Amino acid sequence: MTRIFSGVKPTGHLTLGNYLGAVRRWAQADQHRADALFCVVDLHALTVEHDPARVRRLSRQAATLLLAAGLDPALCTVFVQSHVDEHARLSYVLECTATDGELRRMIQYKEKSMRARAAGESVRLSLLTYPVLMAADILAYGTDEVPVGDDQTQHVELTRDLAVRFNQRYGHTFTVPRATRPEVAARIMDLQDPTSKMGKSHAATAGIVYLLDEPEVVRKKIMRAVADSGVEVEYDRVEKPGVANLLDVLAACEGGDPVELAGAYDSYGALKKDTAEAVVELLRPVRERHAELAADPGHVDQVLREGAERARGLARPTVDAAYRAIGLLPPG
Ligand code: AQP
Repeated sequence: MTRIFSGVKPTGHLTLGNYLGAVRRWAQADQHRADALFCVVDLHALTVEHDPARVRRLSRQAATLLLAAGLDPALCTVFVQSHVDEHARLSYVLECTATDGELRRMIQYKEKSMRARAAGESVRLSLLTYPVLMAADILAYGTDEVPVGDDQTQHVELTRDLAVRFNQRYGHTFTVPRATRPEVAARIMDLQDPTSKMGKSHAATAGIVYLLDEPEVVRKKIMRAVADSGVEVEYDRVEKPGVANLLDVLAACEGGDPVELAGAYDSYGALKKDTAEAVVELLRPVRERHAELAADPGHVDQVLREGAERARGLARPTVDAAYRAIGLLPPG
């Protein structure tokens, strides 16, 4: 059976981009067709300036939201990365396979290190090595497919390179995974700055729709989305990125093709109004289920405990094999 692994980082509240680009497909398709593992990758949240209590809170919230979005522990494995030591164990071995040069080429590293420096913060070494930990997350499970949005495909390419290199040098150990991307909504953009992606850790929140935003807040954010010059509703990502983004969101919510949808509108206002209502309706059941689950934290804890136990059992043989292959003496 195909093995799938993917995750979310608790660096902020989950966004509409996370949902349309990833989580919805995990719930509606991936968990039904494969042996799927979905992880709150909390170690990755420590790569930038963070508040410990907030990361803990956001980790629980992310896990609860994954369940609220429809991940079913009877169908898939939901767990928290730091509960399974194998990720960090394997990461070190893969750091001994990766090179400094290939990590410095990662676009996310360039962007986030630049942002940190601009804010006067130092750049953590883990920001540079984070794609190696991500490779460990994926390779530990013999993963075949990694469903990700556009922003993560470069990291999956690196994971493939590391797996191939390790296998060639030390003998076949890892399955070489491939990234799969959603047909729609691979990159939802910020409503206030439609040339940059809607990212959950961005400081300016007016252009970001969070899954737990109240309906009125969602409406307000979408109605205030930046409008491009001109009046015609056209799907043109270069000339009209704001309108194209709204059309992408509407198409992802309701199905259909964004280019064809454009033809149905003669004003930005009408497009915004329909998009706002579509998003409110899309998120309503997720918000309602989240409220129910948040009232029962014991249940979420149990799901995470059982998920980590299964994940550990799957990862350990692969990580042990990698340790042996690279030359480490097994304990007697
Ligand atoms: N704007 C987006 N459009 C489509 N897909 C997106 N994803 C993230 N943002 C968008 C996809 O959601 C999954 C989980 O993302 P992540 O938690 O690993 O973090 P990220 O990719 O770094 O995205 P964020 O939300 O922008 O976090 P920050 O701000 O901390 O960097 C992934 O599959 C991702 O592709």
